[in-house]
Amino acid sequence: MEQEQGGRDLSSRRMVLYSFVHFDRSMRVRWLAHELGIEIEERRLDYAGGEHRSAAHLARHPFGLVPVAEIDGRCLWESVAICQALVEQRPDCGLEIPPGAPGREDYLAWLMFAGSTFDAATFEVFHPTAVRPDEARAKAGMARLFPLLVQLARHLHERDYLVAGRFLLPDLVLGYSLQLLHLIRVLKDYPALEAYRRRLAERPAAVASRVFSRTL
Ligand SMILES: N[C@@H](CCC(=O)N[C@@H](CS)C(=O)NCC(=O)O)C(=O)O
Repeated sequence: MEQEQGGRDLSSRRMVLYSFVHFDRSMRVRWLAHELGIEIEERRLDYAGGEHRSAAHLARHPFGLVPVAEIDGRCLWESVAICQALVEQRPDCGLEIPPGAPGREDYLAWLMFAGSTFDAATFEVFHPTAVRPDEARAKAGMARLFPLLVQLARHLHERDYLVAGRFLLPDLVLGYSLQLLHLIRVLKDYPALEAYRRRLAERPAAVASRVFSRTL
């Protein structure tokens, strides 16, 4: 029978973070851990050797993906779900709009947009450009990404952050994707997005986690 894990305390100041490389989606969790003062023990899995398909890793993540954050022996998966679980256990961190507070619906909408709609569209361009070059796929990906970039640039032209006028978890989730797009030179025609990216990059936790470093 499946072990019941719900409701456990996630307030530990330490985590083990499983990833392949520095810039995969583990980056979101790494950046947030720096924001929250959580110490990270990094464990890199051997992607080429298929270590993520091993029984040991499938016991951590049901689909054999990264990131996984192990906290007090409990394994959390899906980068945005890990981040949300961590911020909601720390109401004082101010990175969430909690249930019942004004703006909660907008917070959720931007969190989901950043973690699903925009993440998927980003990877459809990033992967065939930087990981496994395929010009036709990259072009098709750009066609899907373009309208999102245009609307996002409009939104951020008028405000410093996605929602509620301050840095919140959706900014962190989106900021990671924007950095990937910056590295493959997709943001250069969107000054509002570049300015927003620079604003996020100035955060001490972003510097410490090297999320906005110049190379992959
Ligand atoms: N939505 C998931 C995506 C997880 C994901 O696709 N991770 C990639 C690395 S960034 C992976 O594990 N790929 C291995 C594979 O596809 O076999 C999340 O944000 O955690």
